[in-house]
Amino acid sequence: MLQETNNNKSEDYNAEDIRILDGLEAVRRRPGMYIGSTDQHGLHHLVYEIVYNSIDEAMAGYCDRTQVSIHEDNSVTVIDNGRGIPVDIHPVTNTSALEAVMTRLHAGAKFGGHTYMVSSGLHGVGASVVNALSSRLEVEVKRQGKIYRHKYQQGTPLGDLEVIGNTNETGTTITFLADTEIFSELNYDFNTICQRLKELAYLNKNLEISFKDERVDQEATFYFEGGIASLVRRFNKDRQVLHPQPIYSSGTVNSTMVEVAVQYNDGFSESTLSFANCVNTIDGGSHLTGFRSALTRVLNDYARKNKLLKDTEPNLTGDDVRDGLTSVISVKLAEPQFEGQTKAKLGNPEVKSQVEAIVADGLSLHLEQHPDEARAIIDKCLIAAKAREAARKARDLIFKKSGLEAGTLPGKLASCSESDPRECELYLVEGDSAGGSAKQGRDRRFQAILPLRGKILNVEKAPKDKVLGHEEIRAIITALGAGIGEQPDLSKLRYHRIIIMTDADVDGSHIRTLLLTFFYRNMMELIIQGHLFIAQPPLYRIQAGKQQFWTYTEKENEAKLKELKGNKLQLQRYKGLGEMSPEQLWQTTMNPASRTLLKVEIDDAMAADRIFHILMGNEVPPRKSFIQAHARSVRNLDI
Ligand code: 0RA
Repeated sequence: MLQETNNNKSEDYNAEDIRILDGLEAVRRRPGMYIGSTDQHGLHHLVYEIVYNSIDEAMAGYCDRTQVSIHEDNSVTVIDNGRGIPVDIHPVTNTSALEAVMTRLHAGAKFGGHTYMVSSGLHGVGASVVNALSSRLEVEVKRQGKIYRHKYQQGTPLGDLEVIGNTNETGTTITFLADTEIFSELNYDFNTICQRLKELAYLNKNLEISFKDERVDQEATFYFEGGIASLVRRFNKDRQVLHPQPIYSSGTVNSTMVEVAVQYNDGFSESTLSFANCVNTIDGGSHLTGFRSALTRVLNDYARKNKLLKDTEPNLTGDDVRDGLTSVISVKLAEPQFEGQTKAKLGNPEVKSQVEAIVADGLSLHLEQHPDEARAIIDKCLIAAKAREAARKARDLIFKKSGLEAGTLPGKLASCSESDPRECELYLVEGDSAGGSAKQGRDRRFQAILPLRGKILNVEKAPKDKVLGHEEIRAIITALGAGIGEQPDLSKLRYHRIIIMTDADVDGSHIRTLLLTFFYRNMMELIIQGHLFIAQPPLYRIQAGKQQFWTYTEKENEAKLKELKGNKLQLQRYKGLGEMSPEQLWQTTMNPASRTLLKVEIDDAMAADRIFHILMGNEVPPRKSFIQAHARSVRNLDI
């Protein structure tokens, strides 16, 4: 990790001979390379970076408490009760080890710490980066009976390491003030940081993480005795579960620590979260593959052995055993390799069999010891298998009836003429009449239209055969061309922008949510790769003499009316897409030169998963509180 990163940064970089200041200056010159950005994300990254060091101590078994505080002057303190950063003079650097850790990129690992370095994939750069980007930073170490202190300014030591007292405790306290020469605003967000710290507490079950925001006098403490099993329980909180406690398996194979918790509910969707070194691997990877393979194998073996599956019946498939499954997989390893565009996929191939072994052991033992639970789980899988078979038959029947072959495009689809999918857009339009306007108004070279009639099916409440048998959903799947199921094949995607266009009213927003749920549950990859968008039709048209204006929100409308005051104005409210002429629809909502699209992004996989369930699941009460917060997962995009 150390060498690789250095080699990437500069060809002739040599860890021994480069001047330290050059290293930290490089960080100040191009902070984005080290912490991603210098906006709020980057700022939060500084906090996490220090917390990760404490978590490494916890993972190594030496720390059970860490406390984060944001002070009124926007400085931040992170305290832990780990071993404390070593302070002895290091022969190579000729400084204290502490100074080396604080001033040399990636020095932490060299000094014996950080076996299971928490890493955020792209970054994970160490305390020295935080030091370089802070106008002041102070470290206090309790170790070997003494309290040591060392202060820094923009990464440079101010004086020497001092002994300031005696103690019989150990630990590290780091206080830093992010440099406003680097960060334009020191705008820490309590909730965002809370969310991440909570996630970290779930992933490190012996660690108590507390967080105090002195600016607003808010605080929170996170400690989960059950770790990821508690997280699974929380996910299933509003769901009917098939067995009372999550099934928890853990173990260490060749220094890879593996933990898995699973609990089935009576729903039809899967919620699996995977982590490597506390990084949420949204794109999965070898740990997820190992888990899935063990789950399918163990359940089939159990079902066969106990005659729950007849000799003549085929095996349960991966899909069958994942209906209604909630699970969390967490692995910790010395050198995680993060792959893929988003660096959110675990690459290390050896991890597959390591996870497989732990899950197979833990799960089969649990099934043997709890035959009632095993029975309930297998029954559920058998129902899923039946539903899948029924869906296949329904599909075959429909294709046969209509004389169509699988893959034939839906009749309602108005295709575009361009053949390069990267250029092509598919509008999913609410209603036939708006669909008609869109067909007339579009640029038929690259814009295709698929009108959807009425409400689409709520996939959160329906078994798979219903979902795949639903006409509108089938039309979407065939129009997109990427298939569905285990792995939609995005290389076959016929449109790289899929744009949901619904009315700006309650029904419209419901249909939009149903579509989002469908994509989230069945084609998550499409969202991750940035293919899904939401069109923004206007709310009002203002006619001022010969000029006309469109406004897209109530606020914008009020502002525009104020601005145009004195003119003779005509205000028209659009209730639905169908009220606009094709030309108007093109101009306001479809023309790439003048439209606004919202890109759908998964901000936080943990939150997103619960959100979809709350919104679309059977429990009514939790639904209301969610709706206001929804816009969070949708960000503005300039096209
Ligand atoms: C290097 C080596 C060791 C621990 C640490 C760094 C360390 C860094 C931080 C940053 C915040 N809290 C921390 N706690 C520990 C290993 C120490 C040993 O072997 O005794």
